[in-house]
Amino acid sequence: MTVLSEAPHRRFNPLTGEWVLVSPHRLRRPWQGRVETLPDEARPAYDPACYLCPGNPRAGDAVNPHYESTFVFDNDFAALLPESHGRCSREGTLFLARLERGMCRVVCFSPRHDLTLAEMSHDEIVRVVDVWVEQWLDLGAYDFIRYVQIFENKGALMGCSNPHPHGQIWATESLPVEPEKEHRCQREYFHRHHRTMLEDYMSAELERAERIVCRNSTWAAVVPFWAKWPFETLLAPLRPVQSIAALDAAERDGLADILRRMTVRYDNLFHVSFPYTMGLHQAPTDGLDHPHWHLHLHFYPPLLRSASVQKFMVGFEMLATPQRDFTPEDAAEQLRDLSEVHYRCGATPAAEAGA
Ligand code: H2U
Ligand code: ZN
Repeated sequence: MTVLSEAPHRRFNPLTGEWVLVSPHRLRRPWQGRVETLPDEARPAYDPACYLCPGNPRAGDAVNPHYESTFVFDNDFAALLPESHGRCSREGTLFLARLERGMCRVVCFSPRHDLTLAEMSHDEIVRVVDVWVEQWLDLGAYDFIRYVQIFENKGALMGCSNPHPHGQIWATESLPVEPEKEHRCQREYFHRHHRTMLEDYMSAELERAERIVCRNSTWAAVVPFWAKWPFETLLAPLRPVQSIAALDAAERDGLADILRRMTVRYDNLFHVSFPYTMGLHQAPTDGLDHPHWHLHLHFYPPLLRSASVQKFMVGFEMLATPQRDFTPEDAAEQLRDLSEVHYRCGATPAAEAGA
C-alpha cells in the first residue's frame, strides 16, 4: 500500500464499474476558497414554524398528528405521481422519453425538532429501521413500483430545507441510474463467483482492517477502497440479504447500532452536525428473486477538512473522473480514532482532519 499512499493513482469501484482518481498529497495545497458559515446549532425541541413538528400545519390543508415516535406522510410536493397520464410521449433514438410513475413520502424520525440520528437513542433508531422496513414492503408491493429508494439528505450544505430529523422515500416505476449500475455489476460478480460481491468484499476488508471504521456482530462500516467523497462510508450486513425486509431481529438491531455509532463519529469529526446524503441500496421490488443483491447503505458527506471546508465535485470531477484529495485509508483512520460518545455529551475533542 506504500505506493498507493503516496502517488496519484486510480481505483476501481466494482459496485458501479467506475473509476476514481486518488491524489494522496493534494490536501496540503493552500486553501483560499469558500469558507462555509456554520449554521446555528441551538434548536428548540419544538418549533411552531416547522412543517414537520407534531401538530403543525403543512402545505395545503394538511396538519401533522401529535405523533410520538415516527411519522410518515405523502410528500406534498411529490416529484413523482402514481397516476398514469397516457402513453410514452417520445420515441426514437435522439428524443427518447418515458412516462414515469411513482410515489414520494417523507419520514419523520422523531417528534423532537432538535435531534438527529446521532443524538437519538438506540431504541429510537430501531423504530426508524422498522419504519423503513414497513415502507419498503408497502411501496414495493405496488405492481408498478420497481424500486424503492430510502434516503436522508441532512444539512443546509446538502440542500436540506429543514433541520427536523427526517428522510425521504421515492418509489419509482423504473430502476434508477445508480442502483441499476450496482444491479448489473453485482449480477456479473455473482454469476462468476456464486457469492455476493459485498459478502466477499466485507470479509476481505474485515481481514485487512485498515479501512474498517467500526463493526458489530452483524454489520460493518468501511471507507470503501474506491470512496470518492472525503469521508464516504459503506455500511453492509455481513450476511448477504437482498433487502432491509430480509434482516432478522438481530440484524435490524445491528443496523440501528451501527447507524448511531457512525453518525456520532461523523459529528465528532469536526464538532458539527455533519451534513451528508445517506441512503439504502437494495434489490428491485419487481417480484423476482435477486440473489446477487446485497443490501447496503452509502454515506456521502461533502466536508473535506473542517466544518467549513467542503469538497466540490467540479471541474475535472464533473467533466472527467471523480477525484479525492487524501486516501480512503487516511479517512478510515481518522474516523476510527474518534469517540462514539457525542461531543455534545462531553467527549474529548477529536483530532482535526487533514494536513
Ligand atoms: P428535504 O429537506 O430533505 O428536501 O425534505 C423536505 C421534504 O418535505 C421536501 O421533499 C416536503 C418537501 O417537498 N414538504 C412537504 O411534503 N410538505 C410541506 O409542507 C413542506 C415540505
Ligand atoms: Zn449502493
